[in-house]
Amino acid sequence: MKKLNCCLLSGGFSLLISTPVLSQPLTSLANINSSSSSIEFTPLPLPTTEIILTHTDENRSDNQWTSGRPDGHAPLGVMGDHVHGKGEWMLSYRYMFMSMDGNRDGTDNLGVDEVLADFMVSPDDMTMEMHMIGVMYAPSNDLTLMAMLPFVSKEMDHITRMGSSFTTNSGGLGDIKLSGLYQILDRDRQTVHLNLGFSVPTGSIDERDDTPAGNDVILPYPMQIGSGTVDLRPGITYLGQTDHWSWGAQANTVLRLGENDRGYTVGNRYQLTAWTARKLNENFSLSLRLDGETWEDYDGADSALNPMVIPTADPDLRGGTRLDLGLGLNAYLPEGFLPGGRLATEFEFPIYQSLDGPQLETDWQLTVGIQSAF
Ligand SMILES: [Cu+2]
Repeated sequence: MKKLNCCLLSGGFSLLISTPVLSQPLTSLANINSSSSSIEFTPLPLPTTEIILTHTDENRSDNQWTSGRPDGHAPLGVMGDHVHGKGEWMLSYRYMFMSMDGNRDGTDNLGVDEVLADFMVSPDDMTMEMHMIGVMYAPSNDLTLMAMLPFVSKEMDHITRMGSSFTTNSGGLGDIKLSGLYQILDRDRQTVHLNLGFSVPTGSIDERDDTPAGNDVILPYPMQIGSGTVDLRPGITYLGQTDHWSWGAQANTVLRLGENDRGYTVGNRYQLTAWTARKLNENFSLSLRLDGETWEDYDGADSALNPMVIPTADPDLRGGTRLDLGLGLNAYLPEGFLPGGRLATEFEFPIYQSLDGPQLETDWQLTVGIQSAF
């Protein structure tokens, strides 16, 4: 069993990657005097001022679920999938890229001409990028706290009925998410925890840009960065594993509280995802995931947006349902570049997509990330 010992030296902070011998209980370092059956302790080859912090969840017995393996974390697109042992911290960075190209109504693709038959302007394609900083800390073995800071940038290309095209951009800090992950079951290499989260409206809903309708005008709904409301984000996560396989499932909801100060409420979201992963060796695992999500139209409306001009300004053309397939690779390199270091990536694409359209369809999404636990 690999184990990471962090040794806080009196003169500074250093990391010691333990050898298999050091992974044994400290008493095994004692010299055993076989002739008298008494045990004589020799001083450890470490300064006595050291505090040894142990990676708690890698120290557990064989019939308990452990995160100390590549598939000990879910595919990267899953948030709040794991808890930590008491006193453990984790820092993470994720980069997400989403490509949306072409319009859809229900499950049918729509050409730009078909959208322009009903609207002055048609969106043509959109990209969304997100940089997400995550912090996790476990004050106890039952409770892990998590904060996620997203930085979002969006770009949308349009075609007008007159045949011209234009692009709008928006970006900035999104809605900050705060969660408590509370473990309610941990036995027979299976765990269940509650995801008790909410987000605060730190993301802008006043994004503006230049369009043929004028300079510095308010942008339609999908170009806004936040929801403008406090949102409850309750969920539940199940994890299980054997020596070579692991699996999990998570149900998530986003419930908007009240109406934002531009007079509308973004639609609630309901997500159910399940995955399985195969551990290839001590450092790598591959995953396969299904991700079903349904989201509602908006309530109310931003009075500055005219839904006759462009479908993205219509609060009743926002809802949809999508089933994505995700292929992921996790790397666990606890003795590599960072303490408890991980690298992971996941590529997702829809296998079913039905939208209240005309609405831009999602084509694919890529997530790459790096994590460190200590
Ligand atoms: Cu974590």
